[in-house]
Amino acid sequence: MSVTDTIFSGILPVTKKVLTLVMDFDLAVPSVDKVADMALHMGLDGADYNYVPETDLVIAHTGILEPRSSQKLYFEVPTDAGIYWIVCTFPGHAASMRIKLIVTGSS
Ligand SMILES: [Cu+2]
Repeated sequence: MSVTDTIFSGILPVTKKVLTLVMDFDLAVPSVDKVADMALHMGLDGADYNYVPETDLVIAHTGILEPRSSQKLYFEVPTDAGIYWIVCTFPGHAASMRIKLIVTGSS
């Protein structure tokens, strides 16, 4: 498998962010939007969980990153071809802070 493309759908602002890798297999209601909605509805408990909802849709994630900070995130590229997203699940950020990863079946 290989990652063939990444598409920035928005400019990543210098604000708090949580990068969350999401498998997207539901084209009717994209999984990335489901995960973003779940994170938004974590309410006051969200910060305790880095605004990462507990769901099998989440493959890997960072903690909350403050402006001008960074964290290396190592993860295995999924073996299943498909569309994946890296999305910021900090409340209100998911609409613009997302990157599409397209994984194909052959390298
Ligand atoms: Cu963000």
